[in-house]
Amino acid sequence: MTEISSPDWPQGLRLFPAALDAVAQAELLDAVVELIGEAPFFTPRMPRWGRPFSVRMSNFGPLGWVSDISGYRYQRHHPETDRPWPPMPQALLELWDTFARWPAPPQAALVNHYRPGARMSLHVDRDERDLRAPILSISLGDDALFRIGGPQRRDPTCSLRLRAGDILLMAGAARRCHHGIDRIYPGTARLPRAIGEGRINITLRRVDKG
Ligand code: MD6
Ligand code: FE
Repeated sequence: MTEISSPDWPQGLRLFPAALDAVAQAELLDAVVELIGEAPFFTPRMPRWGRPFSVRMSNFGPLGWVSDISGYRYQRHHPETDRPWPPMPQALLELWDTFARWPAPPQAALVNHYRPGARMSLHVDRDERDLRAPILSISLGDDALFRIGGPQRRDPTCSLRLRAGDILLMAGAARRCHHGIDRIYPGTARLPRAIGEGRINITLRRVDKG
């Protein structure tokens, strides 16, 4: 497996370009379509003001990340259907075993859907109770411009283009760095009709310690 890292990047950021071939991408997207039927995309909202995110979300696995007017949190049920999240597909558990090298399994697979024009502002993922566990990110569909900086919002940033099939690991110091998606590049890849245009990103997360 090819692995790229750069002295310009935060320690612990590792990119595996085209880790998933076209067949593996299509199989994973089939699983996403099926499970999104059980746990439809919802529109998260910013705490306090309730401004909607441009990205739609869902989750697989025992826990799911949600955001609404009362805050960010992990919870066991879908915010709109109130049903438990669907089980995490085996393919995602296998990717975690291969790439994350962490002794405990992921508890949440957060699925982000970016339609053309959607973005994700700079943030640090810190709602997990153990920030030592890495986050594994899988990109499907359109290319995206990913930006990562440092622990402080004002730290300098660098950008990399994420393409369908790429896997990005945020471990070590990179786990606590600000990062976001500045834009996607519409029409650079296709998603199943049931999802629509744009990009899917799946992040596998350990929430509890251990
Ligand atoms: C995205 N990714 O690629 C947004 N977070 O759509 C993230 O916010 C992210 O890629 C934590 C670890 C890896 C990530
Ligand atoms: Fe993130």
